[in-house]
Amino acid sequence: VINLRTKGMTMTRLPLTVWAFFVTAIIGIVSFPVLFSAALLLIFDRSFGTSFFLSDIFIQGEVLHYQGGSPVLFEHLFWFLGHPEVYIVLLPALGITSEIIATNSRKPIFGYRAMIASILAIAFLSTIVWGHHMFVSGMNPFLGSVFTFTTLLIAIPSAVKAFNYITTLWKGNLQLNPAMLFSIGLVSTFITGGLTGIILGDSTLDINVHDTYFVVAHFHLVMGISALYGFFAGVYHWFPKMFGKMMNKTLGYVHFWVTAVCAYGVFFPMHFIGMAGLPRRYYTNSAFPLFDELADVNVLITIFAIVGAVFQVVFFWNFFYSIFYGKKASQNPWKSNTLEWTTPVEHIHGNWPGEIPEVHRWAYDYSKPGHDEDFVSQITPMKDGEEELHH
Ligand SMILES: [Cu+2]
Repeated sequence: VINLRTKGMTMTRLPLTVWAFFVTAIIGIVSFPVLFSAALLLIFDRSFGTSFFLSDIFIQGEVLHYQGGSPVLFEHLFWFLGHPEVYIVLLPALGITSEIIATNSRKPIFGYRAMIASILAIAFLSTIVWGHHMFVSGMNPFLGSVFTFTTLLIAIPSAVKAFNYITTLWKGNLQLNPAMLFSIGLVSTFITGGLTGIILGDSTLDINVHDTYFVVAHFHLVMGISALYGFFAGVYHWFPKMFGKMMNKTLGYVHFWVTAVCAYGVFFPMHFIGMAGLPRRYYTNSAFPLFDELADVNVLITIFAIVGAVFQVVFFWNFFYSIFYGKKASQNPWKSNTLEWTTPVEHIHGNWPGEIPEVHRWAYDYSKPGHDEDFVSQITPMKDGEEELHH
């Protein structure tokens, strides 16, 4: 095996968090201008007498006999942003999770390159699936089958990521701190929410549950709760770096377990009332005796939602209290390999005193044979004969 001994932070040494943030930025650049264009056309329609999104053309209140534009065009432009937006919210959380699961399993991330390939594949596919939000919009049903095909392809990179998270956890020396629990929670809700995505992404199945609570359950689990878990995991993990203090672990455990039980308490039953036909976006269902028997389930959901929301106070209290009164953090409390943990606890201009350190290895040399400790910082030079294992 040839050891190239490359120096510096190469693309294949980047932590997966950075990869995820990088690709998220690209998706944003590609998709937001399309929403912006749609908004401009809408302003033209509303204020300047055009008819991009109107089926008829009006001149001074008179309908012309020419054909106008299409209201479905607005849906196309909106969802060309709308679907990639899901990954703008979720990908950073998935990147954070990779970092935290590897660090707290004391193991290299499994399938580093497959993780990067999956992030790139998800980013690409996210731009060609928007029609799965429009199966009942009056769009040509043939197009529906095309969007079904592209949508179901996303299951592949998503499954690769879920598999790699679990394989990283497998037989790891698990450090179940609050950041790790929220990361594992994300893997759980990412899988639960992802599985129903297979049903909703298939036009023939989606038509049955479209605009019901089944959809609400799906997308809240996969882009609401999963993204929120990634956010919480990130805060618990990097809080010592941000403020030089530790958050209270016990409060973190309380926060996680109540949130985890309540999140499933809210969204799991929604699948069933959705399959029973309960529509979303109605402010009340009292006019429909058909749905009376679902009221008890809605009460249960409401209780879980209120308890879950109230307990977020535990997080905010822990956050602000710890900024001022938290235990002082050491430089690298989680024994992590990445660069940010090589900076001093006190924030200084330029991050590092003196020279900027040089990167010699990838971010995931955990429990690597031949080293005294179970982590090797990215700035530790390679030993004689040592190989970078992830290639
Ligand atoms: Cu979508």
